[in-house]
Amino acid sequence: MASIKGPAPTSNKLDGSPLRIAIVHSRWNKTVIDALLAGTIAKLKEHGVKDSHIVVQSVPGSFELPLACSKVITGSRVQAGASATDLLGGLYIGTSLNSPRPSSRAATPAPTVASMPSQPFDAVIAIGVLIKGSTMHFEYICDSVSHALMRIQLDTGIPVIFGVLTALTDDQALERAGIGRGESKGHNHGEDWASAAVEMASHSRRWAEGKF
Ligand code: RBF
Repeated sequence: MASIKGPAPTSNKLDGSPLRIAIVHSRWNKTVIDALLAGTIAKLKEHGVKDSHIVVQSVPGSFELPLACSKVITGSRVQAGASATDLLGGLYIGTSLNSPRPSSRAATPAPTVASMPSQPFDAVIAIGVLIKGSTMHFEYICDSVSHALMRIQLDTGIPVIFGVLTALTDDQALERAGIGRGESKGHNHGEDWASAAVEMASHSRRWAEGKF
């Protein structure tokens, strides 16, 4: 019998073209992480998110994900604020954040805004793979990370997508990344996380404007 599990498609068309999205992933259990990351990025692009609007950062393990997500959200707000200040001041901002700036404002050419990350992240996708071992680490990390990621999205108002697999076995993890070793390869949950990010980011923008 076919499974009844999984997300139903949304009736809204998902348009990722205006969105800027961060992916923060851990490096533990790399084979699974790599597959999830690839699935997530491919689906984001399928939804129209521009390459230049997808930022990927890595941390050692899942326990590091909450702080990293929090810092990435805050940092993107600072970055966007700095871009706005530069635009208002008419300063030259170059093609990269490290470009040297001309010393005199009088001689500045028109600002080149196209390549500037002038908007904060609309959503962050936290990707980690926890596989149960023989000690209690798994339980402590799963519990603290899931609670902390929830807190970050409520505290910042930016959707944080829970892309953390909490698998009891290696095979469970592989199947949830679409690279199962058995007859069925399983399904790459990274694709669902990308869709959830685009949907929640779009809703959040709309709701923030009082549009329902
Ligand atoms: N990090 C993961 O992302 N997935 C794991 O399955 C995982 N298992 C761990 C098991 C043990 C015994 C330890 C000590 C760490 C584990 N970590 C795992 C790393 C953890 O998330 C974190 O990076 C480190 O504890 C450093 O803060």
